[in-house]
Amino acid sequence: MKVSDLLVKCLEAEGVKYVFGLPGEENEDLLFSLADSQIQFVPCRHEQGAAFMADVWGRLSGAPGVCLSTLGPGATNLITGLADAHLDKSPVVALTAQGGLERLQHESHQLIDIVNMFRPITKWTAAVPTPEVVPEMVRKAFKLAQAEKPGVTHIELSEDVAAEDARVNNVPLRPHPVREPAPDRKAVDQAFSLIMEAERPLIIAGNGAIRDRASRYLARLVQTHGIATVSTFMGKGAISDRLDQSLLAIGLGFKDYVLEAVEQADLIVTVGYDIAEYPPQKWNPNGRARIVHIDFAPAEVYMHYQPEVEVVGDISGALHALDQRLMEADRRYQRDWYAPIRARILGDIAGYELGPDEAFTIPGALNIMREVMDDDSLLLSDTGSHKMWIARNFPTYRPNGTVISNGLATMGIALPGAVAAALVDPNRQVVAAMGDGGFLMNSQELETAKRLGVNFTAVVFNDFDYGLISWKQEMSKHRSVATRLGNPDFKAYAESFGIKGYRPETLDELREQLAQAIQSRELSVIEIRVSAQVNNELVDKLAKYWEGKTS
Ligand SMILES: Cc1ncc(C[n+]2csc(CCOP(=O)(O)OP(=O)(O)O)c2C)c(N)n1
Repeated sequence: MKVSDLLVKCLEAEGVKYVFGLPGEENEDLLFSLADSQIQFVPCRHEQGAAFMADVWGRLSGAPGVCLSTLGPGATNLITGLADAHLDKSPVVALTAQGGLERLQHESHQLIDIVNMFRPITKWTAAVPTPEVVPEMVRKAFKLAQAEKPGVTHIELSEDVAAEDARVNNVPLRPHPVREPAPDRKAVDQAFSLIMEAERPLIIAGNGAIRDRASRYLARLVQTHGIATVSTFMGKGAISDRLDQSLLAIGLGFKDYVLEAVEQADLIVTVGYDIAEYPPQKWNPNGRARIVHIDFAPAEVYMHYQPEVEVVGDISGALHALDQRLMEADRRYQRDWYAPIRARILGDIAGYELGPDEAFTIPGALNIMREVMDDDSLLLSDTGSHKMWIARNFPTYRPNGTVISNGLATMGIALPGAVAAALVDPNRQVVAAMGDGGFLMNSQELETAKRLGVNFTAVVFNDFDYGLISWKQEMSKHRSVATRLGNPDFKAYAESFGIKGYRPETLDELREQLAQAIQSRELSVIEIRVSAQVNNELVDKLAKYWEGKTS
């Protein structure tokens, strides 16, 4: 047995189903070993796409997604996807090839120091020095990638090591689940006392609340005791937005209605909150909020985030313990302070309904999408103005019902992400929503999707512009530069891949074609030409609202 065979056997032992990647000369042995295994290698059209697929696989399934590249340019192309998994806390194992050991000490063709290049975006990165250690290295890569907080690990395999004999008695190590430690009892006591004393506690549910599958405990806690809850962009769906306690999402760069709840709250309880996603000064500008921090890891040291108590450990366990204590105390909170805020947020979303003669808008189209999509469906957002609207205006009814990259906040993730999402659960409605900018960054993966036979709908909001950048420039400089784009005919472009393409022109067509595309679950692209006027109108509307409050 060769080392590459052994490495693949170790991947099989980890339960890996797919490896996303690109071939190269130096990973040839690994590719042949994969071809003879239970694992399906998915050839992608760009290593970035492969890394995003592994990233979204990890985020949705909880098990590490695996991507593979060759040395040099293949590895440099992986970086954006790996960086996304790193900052979004998604478990990913990256495998890269390398030149033979005899040429690593001098300048050589396509040779880049990949291990060191990946260091800032990985939890662990190492090259296989000798065949004996392959089982330990693979087990370690998977264990560390998955351990809280999850992230990226990397194994480099030189082409000559890959082809070596793996030696006898070298068998995969068996994975075993590792449970997170329960939080300290004194910390739970302190948190309980603070929550008991509060009259208007508010939970901010973040990325960790989704990862830990803590949403069941969170929903019970907030429903039983009537605690108002907002989610970050990545925490969307931690509790269903149908619950009266949900005030939907927080995280817009400027002051949205939901911030009123943060201002009125007398205690903020963060659950699995990642600072990389949303800086605390946005919701705690004067640093005066009283904070309880519940997370797998202690809080970052941060001027605007100084919790009075940190409940560190298993999030579900912490929420369950707090629920029990509050039940014993029969503590319930009034809803009247936050019910009007929820009503305002929902009323605002409904107000974006499109009229028959109006230009299409992103929030208007999102309202139709929400109607035609199942409660159980998945909307993956790319990065741009549409992400702000999705976060703010797309109610989500289950954990991972909306997937947003908000740590790295990268463009180009949604389409490859949808390929992985459709593989994770082939029975789910999957929709990838993008701007015209983000779509053309990774649209080549439509061919991967078509070849694999996976199904999803790619919704392209076309404003012929890097819209979010214009929006921000107009806010700061009252004009925009360097953002205008020309585009191909997206419908014809989709059809050139052998995929159904739509471009609705009227409101009736928009409704019919969105319903048709999403509900048929056929792989398709729907281009929606949108007016961006709503962006500046939102800024003006919110500014007026806050002025009205202070005057
Ligand atoms: C890979 C990457 N490059 C650049 C940016 C900066 N950026 C953020 S949003 C944006 C514009 C997105 O435009 P588009 O995809 O058309 O979406 P829209 O804003 O129009 O909805 C840019 C350039 C980024 N986040 N990621």
